[in-house]
Amino acid sequence: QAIYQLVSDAVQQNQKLFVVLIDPDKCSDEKQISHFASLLNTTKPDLIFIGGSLTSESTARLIKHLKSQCLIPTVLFPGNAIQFTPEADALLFLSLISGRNPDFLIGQHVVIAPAVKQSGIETISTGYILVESDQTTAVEYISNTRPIPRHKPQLAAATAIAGELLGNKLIYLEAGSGAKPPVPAEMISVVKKSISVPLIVGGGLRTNEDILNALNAGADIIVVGNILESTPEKMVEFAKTIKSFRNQQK
Ligand code: 1GP
Repeated sequence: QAIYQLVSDAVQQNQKLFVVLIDPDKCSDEKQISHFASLLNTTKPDLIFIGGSLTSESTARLIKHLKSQCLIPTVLFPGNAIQFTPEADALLFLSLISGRNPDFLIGQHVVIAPAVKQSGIETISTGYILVESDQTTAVEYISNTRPIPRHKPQLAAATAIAGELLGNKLIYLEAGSGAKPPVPAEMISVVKKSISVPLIVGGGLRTNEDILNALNAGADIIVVGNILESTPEKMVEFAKTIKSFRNQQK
């Protein structure tokens, strides 16, 4: 459980973590991957998440390529069972607990469970909570589930508590990739106070201010993906913001 240990140790010491999300569908060209890998080497985020809403045949290739060029651990963040590959260092075994679609609560998991177990990959049970945004996001559309209303932080907290009681080791508050706006600060804060496992926040974080709002509200782990597809260089700036927030906490 090396990756989970890294995360829980950091969170216990109140050290915020920075995760860069790469969607294999949007980063498949070798030149693009190499450019990204060199930025990752300079920036040194804590983890790389790999995944997307659609199935991509290039997931394993992307991970192999990244691993040959940088040492940052890779964690699969799959949109469905077919995206599973044992190439990654760990797998977020996500259950979409804000939704009521059994396929994303347990169905996809059953399909892939024997292969996951056989591979020996580190598996981290994660309660995935989709939060309403202004527009329909890909997660909402593909999963055919209703997100939690933005103005109902208590519903998000109750969902997160249920996830923790069911054994989730991480809770992920997700607005959806490219969401506008991101998860509300009040919801992050109410959820954080309700759980004792690490809290991941992602979806539509595109500025330093967005990141600081999420950190101040209590996010332990910040995930940024979409904005880095158009401006990968922002990774450096975001890493600095998170690092200086960490130092202020000491
Ligand atoms: C999406 O939480 C992640 O699943 C990250 O969101 O792509 O909007 O940064 P963005």
